[in-house]
Amino acid sequence: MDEPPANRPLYQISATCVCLFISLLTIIAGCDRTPFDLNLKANDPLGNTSTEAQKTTRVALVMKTLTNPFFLEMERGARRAEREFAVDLIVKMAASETSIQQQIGIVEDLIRDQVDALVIAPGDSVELIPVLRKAQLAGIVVVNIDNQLDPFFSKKNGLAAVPFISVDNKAAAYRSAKYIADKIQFPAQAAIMGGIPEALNSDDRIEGALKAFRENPKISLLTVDSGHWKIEEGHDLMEQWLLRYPQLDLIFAANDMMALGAIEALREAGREDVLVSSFDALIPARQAIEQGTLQASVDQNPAVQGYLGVQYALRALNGEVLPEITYVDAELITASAGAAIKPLKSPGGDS
Ligand code: ALL
Repeated sequence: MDEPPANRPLYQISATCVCLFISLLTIIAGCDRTPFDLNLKANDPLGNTSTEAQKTTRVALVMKTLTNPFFLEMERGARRAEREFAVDLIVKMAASETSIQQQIGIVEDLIRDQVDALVIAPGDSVELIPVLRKAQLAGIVVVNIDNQLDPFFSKKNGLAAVPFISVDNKAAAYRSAKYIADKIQFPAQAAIMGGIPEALNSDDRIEGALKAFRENPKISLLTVDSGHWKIEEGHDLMEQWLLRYPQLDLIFAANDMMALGAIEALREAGREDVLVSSFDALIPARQAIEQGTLQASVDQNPAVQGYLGVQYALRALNGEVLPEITYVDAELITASAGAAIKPLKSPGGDS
């Protein structure tokens, strides 16, 4: 079971924060109406002239949680692949960002269910490795998307040849943090809000943001802390930071949900002067960019990641050796670059 945010039971989460979350859910409900133009070719990744052989192929997409609209987009891309390649797609997710044991349980169930392939966005880069190894031993193809499984522990546990599809998190976070760092001309104080510490993409984003902040000698870094990817924790952490570091001038948050919580706390404290940049370019984040409460975010094309995950699973089932790492395009979204909702792009090249 997940614990409530540190030092604060769930029932004490501020009413404002809850309202913010409800309005986010309203926006999530409207997500299906956003433009969707992956512009992908309906290739048959198995190379068959007939789709007969694939009809019974069962691919499972395992994501973290639907409390973050990022994963709705990922599912949308995977559903498109399901239609194009005529496979059965089983979509599973855990209750929250930190429900790692539940995600492991989902994989256990899918092994028992004898799916053909598993496409996973793991909540934790280490904890999922043993159960995924078990899946491989049961003859199930494993494809890793979004958050990378730790290469060292994968090797140690015998998890082999798992293709990874994502953005270059370090480089993209650098661009997001650099956008606000470049605005600093006088001495200023910065903070970084990371996601779950056991997630490699959070580590990479922190590293990218650190690099950007360090490159400006006017910026001093006050703290790096975790908001566990969650809107309410982003809100509460920001409240604590404002008490501890009243001089705070700029913040990089490793995802939009935490940034939106932090922005709400800044608004409540009358501190809209603090510069914030983040990652994901969700619809409410794009709206915040248009309103000027968020300066930048990164569109990491989750639908393309979901689509490619299913496509790679089919190609691997066909015996194809796939690239170890495939980066999809990441786009910096700012007010000047036009934060408006744009159609999704086609997949980036293999690396
Ligand atoms: C990561 C994604 C996101 C997202 C987060 C929350 O793996 O890349 O940026 O917001 O998961 O679970």
